[in-house]
Amino acid sequence: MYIEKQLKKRRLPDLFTFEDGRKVTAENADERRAEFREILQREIYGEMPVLPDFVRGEVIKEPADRDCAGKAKISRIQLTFSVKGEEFSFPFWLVMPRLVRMPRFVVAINFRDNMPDEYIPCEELIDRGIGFAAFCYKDVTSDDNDMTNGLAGVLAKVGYNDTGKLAMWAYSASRVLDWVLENCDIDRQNIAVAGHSRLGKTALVCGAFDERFTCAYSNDSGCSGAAITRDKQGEQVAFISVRFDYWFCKKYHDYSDRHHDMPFDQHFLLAAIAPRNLYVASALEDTWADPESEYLCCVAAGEYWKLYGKTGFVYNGERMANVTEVFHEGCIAYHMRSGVHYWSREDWNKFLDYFLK
Ligand code: GTR
Repeated sequence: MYIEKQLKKRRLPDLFTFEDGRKVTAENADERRAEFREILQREIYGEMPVLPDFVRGEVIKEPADRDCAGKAKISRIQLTFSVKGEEFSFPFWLVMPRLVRMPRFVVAINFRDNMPDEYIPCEELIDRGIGFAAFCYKDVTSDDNDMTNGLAGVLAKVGYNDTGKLAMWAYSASRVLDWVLENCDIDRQNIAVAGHSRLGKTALVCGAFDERFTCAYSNDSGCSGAAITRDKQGEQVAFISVRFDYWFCKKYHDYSDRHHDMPFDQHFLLAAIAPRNLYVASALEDTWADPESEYLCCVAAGEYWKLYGKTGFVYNGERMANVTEVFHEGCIAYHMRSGVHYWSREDWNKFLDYFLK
């Protein structure tokens, strides 16, 4: 079939063979996923910090009666945690529907600190009974190669000198969840982490490393996110590992001009999320991210869910996705909408259709 042929041309490293040559079976599928996480830390994202010594939060803004037309409670929490004895603190928004007792929950990693925000349609989420937390990634650490500020500075002090910033933002989303699980009544069987673009890459890393998230949702994440790297169109390792070197560990640069030598590809990241749910969204005109490589990555990773007796990705093998369809049948869901690189309401609504199933 057409899709399988396209995938074969990418010559991907095998998900089903350990680095020591052993074959992966249903019995050792979790062990291989642990190896995916090791490989991803070693080759691309850098070392994920240890769990914090403690996490605590202080309410710095109480909800108001008219929040979201009176349908929600919006509070602001200042979160503090410590890693190897060094403390760090940043704020997040907590938005809970007033009438839902145990809401499904999303941790959204955002570009801005607004609530609502053009990327976070607060009322749509609330109207569908979802509770959520959102934070601005720059409150964790700046989006540049300054490794002295925020969490980057804290981690450098305690000996993490090669953790990329995507991993830091992902780690922080997990700390938000630590607090939420301690302090809010939410449906623990349905917790997603979500992000767009560089923060879509971040959401995937978070989902791969933190199994409390039952779903990871990446929107237009592209290169070093949900797209296959080998022979992808648009952005490539040669660009991203130079322009955004600080998102990654140093080793990733080695693959700049030889990505065919990488002992992994992005389907390792997606497969690390198995057997939980994964949502990948693309946009037709987002050629820099490359929707085709995102779709193919779902096809490649989907095989891994079979080890758990689950259906991975249910797709059309004859062609790429078009903008009118959604693929919501399997544990990996996908849609491609019309338009450009953006986190649109259509993306959220389609994701929520799947998350609320
Ligand atoms: C671009 C970058 C992409 C994507 C995007 C974004 O400049 O090359 O990988 O992350 O930024 O985050 O909007």
